[in-house]
Amino acid sequence: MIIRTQQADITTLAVDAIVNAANSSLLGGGGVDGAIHRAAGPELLHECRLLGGCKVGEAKLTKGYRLPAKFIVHTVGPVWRGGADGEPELLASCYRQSLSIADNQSVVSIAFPSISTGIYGYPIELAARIAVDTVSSSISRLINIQEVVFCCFSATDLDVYQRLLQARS
Ligand code: AR6
Repeated sequence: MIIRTQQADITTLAVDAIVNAANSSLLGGGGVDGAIHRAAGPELLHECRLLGGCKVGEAKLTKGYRLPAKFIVHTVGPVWRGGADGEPELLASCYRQSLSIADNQSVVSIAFPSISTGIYGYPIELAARIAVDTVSSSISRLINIQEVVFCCFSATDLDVYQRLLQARS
């Protein structure tokens, strides 16, 4: 299993699945969600309408349509409310459920954005630690996934993830 970081627009990555930091409606929004819907095309919204939304900490799968990725895993991160409102457990659940649903579809490579750290306001240092710890501790349960990419939009986010991954190796 390879865990790596990359600074990129996640919609351009040629992996089997990319993860979307969505909201509970699954009907699109700003940030990475908006970028994914724009790049995948209108068929994505049609499929999302059939899913009946998604709870915080859970994940649902669609096709990737016009993306290089075959699948999109839509997960809903917690809004940061100070950290005592279940945010760490809910964020960890996003990573666990996204990996599990993708692994069940025989996904070999998957890329995550930094869930909840944009519009939802989760502090990057805290969120990245949960992301790295949760992916690392999920490895033993995965059958198909061989590569996990933490796709960072900014150079400062990339630094945070790289530091955490180096500390583990
Ligand atoms: N590729 C990779 N990462 C990106 C991209 C991209 N194209 N665009 C933004 N990011 P956010 P959230 C990064 O706000 O905090 C939406 O409206 C961004 O820099 O997209 O979970 C949804 O519908 C940040 O590091 O997601 C929800 O309502 C990370 O992606 C709400 O935002 C997550 O930022 C979800 O908020």
